[in-house]
Amino acid sequence: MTQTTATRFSTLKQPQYLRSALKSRIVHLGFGAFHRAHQALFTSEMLEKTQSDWGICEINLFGGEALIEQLREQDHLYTVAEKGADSTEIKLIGSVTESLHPTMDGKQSVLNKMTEEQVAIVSMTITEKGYCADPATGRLDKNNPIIQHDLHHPQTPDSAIGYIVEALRLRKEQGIKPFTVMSCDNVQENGHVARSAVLDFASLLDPKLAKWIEENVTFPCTMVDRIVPAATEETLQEIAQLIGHADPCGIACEPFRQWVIEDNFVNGRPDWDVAGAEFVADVVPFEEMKLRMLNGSHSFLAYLGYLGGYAHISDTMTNANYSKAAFDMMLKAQAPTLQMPEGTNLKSYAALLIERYSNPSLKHQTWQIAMDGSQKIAQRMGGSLRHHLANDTDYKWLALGIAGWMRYVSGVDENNQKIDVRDPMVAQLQEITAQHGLNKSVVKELLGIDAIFGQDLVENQAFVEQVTDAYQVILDKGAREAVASL
Ligand code: NAI
Ligand code: CS2
Repeated sequence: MTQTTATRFSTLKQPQYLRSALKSRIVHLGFGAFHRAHQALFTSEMLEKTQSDWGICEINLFGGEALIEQLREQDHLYTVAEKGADSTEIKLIGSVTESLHPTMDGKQSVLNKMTEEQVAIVSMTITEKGYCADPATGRLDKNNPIIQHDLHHPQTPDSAIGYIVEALRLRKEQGIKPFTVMSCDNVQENGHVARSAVLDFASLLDPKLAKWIEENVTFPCTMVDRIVPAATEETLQEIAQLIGHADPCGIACEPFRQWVIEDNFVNGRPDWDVAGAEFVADVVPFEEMKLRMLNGSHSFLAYLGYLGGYAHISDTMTNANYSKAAFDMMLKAQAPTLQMPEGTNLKSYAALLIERYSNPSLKHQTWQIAMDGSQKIAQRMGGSLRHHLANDTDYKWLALGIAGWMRYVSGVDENNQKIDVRDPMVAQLQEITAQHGLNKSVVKELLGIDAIFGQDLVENQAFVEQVTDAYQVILDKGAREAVASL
């Protein structure tokens, strides 16, 4: 099904805005699944409704060369398939103007682009680990090998943080206005974490530059939400069937989407609100709500679901014990820890999440969500845990979620099959789990990893006991029974 650029996508509704008039005013780091179905789509819909020229230059710093190559081949157009339980809507996205990759185009081209005068925003979906921050403190991990590399070679960086600091240095030197740095990752207070990482890194190189960044650059926090599973052969084939030819850059997602953005931009911003985004003064309550209720229950379902033999989140929802546990976790363990603006209805939010998880068209793998747990667990469950420990309230769902993660990172499932554990800390995790085997003594050892849990949790005897008991239940009865016993 090879197509020329002219006939590609010709069956779809074309962008009504003049693509040739767009400028790369946004540089986005992380042309992954999520960004394609979220920010790029919001931008495309915003362009339909405004007379503006906000285009996006896409950059993948790690991997994804083939995707960038393919994107160029199709004139930077691609499709998003919004899959509801009963029907699918296809949208053609035209907001991407160009693309770069350091291994294809050289690091200098990336830095040159980030230094261009019209670039007003550098946004990111680089995964939790891309911030090179200590998950427990949110501060830059100076010993991270990529950061060490970049500190020694700041003009040819590897990390997103290194690129941002070098681009800002060049802009300062050339008298060009700085850009706003906008994180769109699932990181608690993502703007603050990005800011700390950038400032910590810049201070180590040049305190004057750090001061200039502190005074001139903003790092708005954002709450981003849309379930976008990694593309599979199956979803790509489905898209090909719907549009009449292959689109290797196409991506499928759920119909729901939400984007709450702190309105704090130093160099202008698109009117994303015309496409449904919300600009607010303080995003943190919304971020916490989403991270704890959605991502927290997602991680719970990912570990206990995978161990229980469920490949997808929607499969876990076919087991009433899992859906009840997820719903109870949201409302009893997470919601009471939140301070939301008046009028927020957390019960409806939880009910909608269960409905979204149950969407059978969305094949969201438990294994995918289980990835990078060392970077996710603390922000999804740590804050709530501390709340319950301080108030002496019930947190059994969180204890089982953490125990599920511990059982999962052992690398062996309940049928003695190997689990492909993907995590930047996998070596350390598996050294510990190998030492202890499937034995409850592993719990205290894993809770003792400072970078994940801080120091206070492992010192709390009652907490350690509760997680240990939950771990033992998983060992004795298996994940499904452990969930049922909640
Ligand atoms: P993906 O695997 O499709 O893409 C990951 C992207 O991150 C790639 O562009 C890759 O180049 C980049 N990346 C990976 N490691 C990096 C590093 N160390 N430094 C710089 N860039 C790095 O994943 P996807 O689905 O796009 O998710 C990315 C992030 O978006 C997630 O980690 C999460 O924080 C956020 N997100 C994802 C949602 C989803 O449902 N997929 C929904 C809401 C937020
Ligand atoms: C998931 C999220 O992969 C994960 O860890 O919990 O990517 C989740 O799908 C999104 O945050 C939904 O907005």
